[in-house]
Order: sequence, then structure tokens, then C-alpha cells
Amino acid sequence: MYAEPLTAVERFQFDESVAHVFPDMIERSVPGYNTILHMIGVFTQRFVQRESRCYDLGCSLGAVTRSMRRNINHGGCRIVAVDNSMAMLERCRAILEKDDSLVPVDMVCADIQDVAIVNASVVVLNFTLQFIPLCARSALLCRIHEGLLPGGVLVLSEKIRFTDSGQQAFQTEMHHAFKKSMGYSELEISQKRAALERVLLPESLEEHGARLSMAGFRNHHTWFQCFNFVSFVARK
Ligand code: GEK
Repeated sequence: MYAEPLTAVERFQFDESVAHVFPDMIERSVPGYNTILHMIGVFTQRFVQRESRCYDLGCSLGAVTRSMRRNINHGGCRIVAVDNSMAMLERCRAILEKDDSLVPVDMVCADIQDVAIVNASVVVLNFTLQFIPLCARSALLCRIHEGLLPGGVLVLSEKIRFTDSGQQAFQTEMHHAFKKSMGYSELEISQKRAALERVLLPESLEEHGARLSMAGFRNHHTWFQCFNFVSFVARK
């Protein structure tokens, strides 16, 4: 999408052109993406509760949903997969139709800020909170905490920023080196970065930690980090 020079780089949107290249784009942009998906399955197997719901918030093409689906061994569970991009959801539906799991999936085209979270054992925000306005993030995490059953978990994966400028520069440089190693050119990297500016708003480890505590989670752990990409698990 960003291989040719653009006269004006437009604000990044999850439209049909992004949905079309999405699996390739995320795998080549997020170090450890496939490991994180695999471990979301491991978290699901460990924390899913009988007759509960699992939420995939910002589901894109349903990679998290598929990982959760393969790991739900209790009866009476369903997955709620939410995205506000119709282009993503249409492709997601086609992919899930080919999946032979019997766990039902409710696909919802909505803003995750408007979706009720109820009777939840596992909630996943895999690289989605970073697209929510900063001022709305606490309210969303409080609602997720409220909707979780005792013992339930939130898996939160995010691109982060570092407060130390030396570390910020080093981790950013290494992320770019990773993208180059995955075949992206300097031009693609810089045009995508320009498109994401003011759309993807990263926060620090400390800001995420403080928000998880404030939302009421009894503990949280950073279980994955590669350069400026992390994943937390927070328990109710
Ligand atoms: C994966 N989890 O493959 N409401 C609903 N959806 C939203 C909102 C919102 N307010 N804002 C953004 N999205 C996926 C990857 S991608 C991450 C998630 C990335 C959706 C948006 O349409 C997109 O599908 C997804 O969140 C973010 O594990 O592209 O960096």
C-alpha cells in the first residue's frame, strides 16, 4: 500500500484496501504477532469458564477469535467478535465460515466503546486500545473489568512508547530493522508511520499499568515484550 511515493499520505483507515492485505501487513509489522495469537489460545484454555463469553474487541479478520475457539473446551460458551470496520467484518465472516469449530461466534459491527461486556471470562484487546481516544480508555477498561466474572482475565496487547528518550530511539530503530528484515522498504516504513500518526496513540508501560490498577484489576503482568510491542494479562 505504501510502496510507491504518495503526494499526500492520508490518515490510516481500516478500509477495504487494508482488510485485503491485513494478515500480511500485521505479521510483517508486529514482532511476535503469531506467538501472541498462540498464547491467547493458551490463556483461553486456562481461564475460560463454563457458560461464559469470550470477547475479541477489534477482531479484524478474526485471528484471536480462531485461536480462542480452538481452545474452548467447556460447554455453553460463545465468542463475541467486535469491529467497527465493515470491510474487516465481512472478510472475517467468510474466514470463520470455513472454520470447523462448533463454538458459536456473534459478530458485531460496532464501536467497542458501545458494546456491553457481560458474563465474560476472557476479554482480548489485541492491538486495539491504541486506536481508542486517550480520554476514553479508562472508561472502557472499567467496563471490561465490571463485565468480567471473578477470576476472569483481560489480555491487552499494545504498541508502547518509552519515557526515556534513549530507549525510545533504540526500540524504534529495532522495530524498523525488524520491518526491513520482513521486506518493507524505507519508503513503505516512513509513509505508513506518517499515515498512523495521530491515529495510533501509544502509551508507556507505566501508563498502561496505572490504568489497569485504577480500573480495578487485582494484578497484571507483562507476559510478552519485543521491542516496542507488549502484551499484558490482567486478572479480576
Ligand atoms: C488481530 N485484534 O488480528 N471499535 C471497534 N473496532 C475498532 C475501533 C473501535 N473504536 N477502533 C479500531 N478498531 C486483531 C488486530 S487491528 C490492529 C487488531 C492493527 C478495529 C479496526 O477496525 C481494526 O480492525 C482493529 O481494531 C485494529 O489480532 O491494525 O494494528
